[in-house]
Amino acid sequence: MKKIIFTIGIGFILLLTCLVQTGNAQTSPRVRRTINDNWFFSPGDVPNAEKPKAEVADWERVSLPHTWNAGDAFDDEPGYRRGPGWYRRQLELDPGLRGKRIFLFFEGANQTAEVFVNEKSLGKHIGGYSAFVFDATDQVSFERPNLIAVRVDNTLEKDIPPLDADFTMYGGIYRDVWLVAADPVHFKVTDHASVGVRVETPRVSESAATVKISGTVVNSTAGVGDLEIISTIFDNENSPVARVASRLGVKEKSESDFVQTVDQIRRPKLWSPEEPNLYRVKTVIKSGEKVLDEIENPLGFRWLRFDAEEGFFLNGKYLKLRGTNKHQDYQGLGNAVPDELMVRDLEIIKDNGFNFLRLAHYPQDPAVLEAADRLGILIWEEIPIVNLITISEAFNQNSKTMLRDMIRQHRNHPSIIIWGYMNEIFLRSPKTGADLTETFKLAKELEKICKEEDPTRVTGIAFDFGSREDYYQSGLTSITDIVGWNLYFGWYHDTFEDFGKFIDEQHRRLPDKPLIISEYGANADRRLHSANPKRFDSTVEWQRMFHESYWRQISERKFIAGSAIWNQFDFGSEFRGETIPHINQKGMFTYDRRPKDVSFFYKAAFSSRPVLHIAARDWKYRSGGARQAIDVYTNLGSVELFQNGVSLGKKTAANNKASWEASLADGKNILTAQATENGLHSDTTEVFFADTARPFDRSFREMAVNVGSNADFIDEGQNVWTADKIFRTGGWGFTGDDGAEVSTLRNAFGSLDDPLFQTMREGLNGYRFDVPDGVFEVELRFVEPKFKEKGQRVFDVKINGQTVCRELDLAGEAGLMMSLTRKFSVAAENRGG
Ligand code: GCB
Ligand code: CA
Repeated sequence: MKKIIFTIGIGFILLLTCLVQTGNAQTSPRVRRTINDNWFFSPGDVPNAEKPKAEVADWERVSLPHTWNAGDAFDDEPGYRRGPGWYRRQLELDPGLRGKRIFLFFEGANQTAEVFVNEKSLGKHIGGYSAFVFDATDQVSFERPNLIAVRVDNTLEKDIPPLDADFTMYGGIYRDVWLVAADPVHFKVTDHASVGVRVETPRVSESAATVKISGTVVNSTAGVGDLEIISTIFDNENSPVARVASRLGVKEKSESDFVQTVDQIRRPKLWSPEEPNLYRVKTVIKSGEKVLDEIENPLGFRWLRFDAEEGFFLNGKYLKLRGTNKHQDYQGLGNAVPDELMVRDLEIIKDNGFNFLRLAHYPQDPAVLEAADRLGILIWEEIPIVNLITISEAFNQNSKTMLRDMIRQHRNHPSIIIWGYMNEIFLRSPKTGADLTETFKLAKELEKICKEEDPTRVTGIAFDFGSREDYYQSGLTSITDIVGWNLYFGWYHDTFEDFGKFIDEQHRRLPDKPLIISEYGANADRRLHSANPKRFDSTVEWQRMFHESYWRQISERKFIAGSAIWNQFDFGSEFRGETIPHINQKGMFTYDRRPKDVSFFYKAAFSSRPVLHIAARDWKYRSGGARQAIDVYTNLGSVELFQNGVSLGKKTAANNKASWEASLADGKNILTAQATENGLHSDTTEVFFADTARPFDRSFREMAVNVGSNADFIDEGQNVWTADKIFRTGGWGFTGDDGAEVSTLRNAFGSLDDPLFQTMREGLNGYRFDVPDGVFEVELRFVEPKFKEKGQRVFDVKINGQTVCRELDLAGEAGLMMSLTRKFSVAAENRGG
């Protein structure tokens, strides 16, 4: 998609989107425009909301995309509003559209939507992630404004997937809404909101390709249509390369199918991630000389094959799927994300060298698929049956409809290679016998639908480690063409080095199944760092080690056809605590799309462009001892590192990383990495260092301790809260070793520095700081992680032998997980100089 943005002096911005580059400027008889503006919204149910007389004075004016959960899914109040909401707007129809069929097309609303036009319900759509459309022709007026009212509801319903999942299910009309006006004779609009014309490539090779174009034409006039269907194929340079015309008779008030075949595409320019040569097919309906309708579809010539031993092949060539996963939400916006940002997300993914993307766990915006076609990113798309099913006919029915919606809406995109329909389906299931057999039965039915709707793609489902035996036992491992494993060795359990052994075993048990690592990942919070990272500490360094290890193990195994990192971007998951509450932090990028250091590791491993990155972009402020490791991620041969202009030597990277041990100077250290392969490359960064390991001297001014943690925490003011340690004479630390490190993942209220309150020491003797004489301010930050009631934990605090807090009761005074800060002024004399 091309865009032109104009900023015009008089105060409006014009965003021009070029969807198609048509050489001859004949305008399509079909009119398609968004109706995203001028909506009014009210949360909750409103009596008579679809009627003109409804009380709407206090409704909020909104533009789409919109969600009502952008705020409350991130605040300190647990939960977010799942319930109904109403949208209304007036729509005046251009008299020029008189005589056309009028449709309202919604790209998505979470999760059920009922649409009313002039008080009458046009129907209800179930499912929060697929498009839907209603024919409003018989309800609209050209004489007066039409009242459109939409009741959207994101209440958890036992018959609508997803039932439970690790992402926030923001409610609202969160994608574009279109007015579509078509000639009474048109390509069918209401077939699962698909485009009405299907494009397939039944045969493709380097020398020739066949294109099959099929679809349905609707004739809602009272006369017989004697029509001509003409399809023209344009190559990636916009030159017409083939044309096919056929006649189609459509009786009055009925519809007919057509099929066209183009056999003569010689030496097609193949579509691949390296060269995403995108053709397009324009299909028109003509009656005599008059064009009645016109549709454009993307077309890519490629063929694919998965092999259980050898991996994945595109166009006959081996290709390791180097992938990632992405959700659709964005910081501050929830799921109501404009197309531009989603397209930029795909550009980031491409730019980092990835060739594969799993759209976990639901169908995403059309703009995402368009971008994938254009950029050359292979796609696994799936419907949101996550963690468990409900055993009911309605649940099955809704699942099947979602699957057909997804496939019919998106199957013309050449980027799509895998259809998925279940994720970790036994994770939260009761796992009774019935549950296993019913899940198996549903999977069988969904598999059948995939093959009916589109036998050209492979099918996949994603398994989890904890329920592994249930996948085998239920038979689920035998259904799909390929299987995915979501693996978190080294995060939720075990160590990352155990991953390889486990996956080798699964491969032995299913020797004929091609296999993908559909997820693997670990948290990172850019504010947390450690020279001794450990599992579950959310440090940037653990995430780096985790991925360095996984990627080495994945790339060593040819039978692993591909892998997808969990996750490209941090995303909203309301119930999560952790160091940034309500956010799943396994992203390689933050929720607002700032890269974490690990993203440069993958960029170095995947990108063909030169990458040289000092992995300290995130760890700019450091404490601890002066000798510290400095890592550089690169795909260039030999790298030299300089510290304040002095060379620390040349190294050759192994596994895309070179490491030095530097002796950091107090204050600013300028680090520069240089490589001279194919020209000069360099990367420079500054690291600010405060030595907290050596004994205090006269110059000591201040320090902060992250009690009970192995990690340094850098707060907004760039203060380093140094990792905890035991006392050494002349320095500082906790005294005695009886205090136990305690950690919690609960949200700490009243502070944005959650990590400081999530680690602590319990049963503590005390801390000692052998500071020089002087008057000091001592600030203590407390939190009660366990008790709710007053009187359950009461303690005193003494500084230099003097009681400064008597009978402090955090639950009584502040409450569970409420942060509490106290400062004291203390004179230090004759203690350690
Ligand atoms: C999984 C799920 C995914 C979660 C992820 C996690 O296996 O498929 O939805 O977000 O783990 O971070 O725990
Ligand atoms: Ca909330």
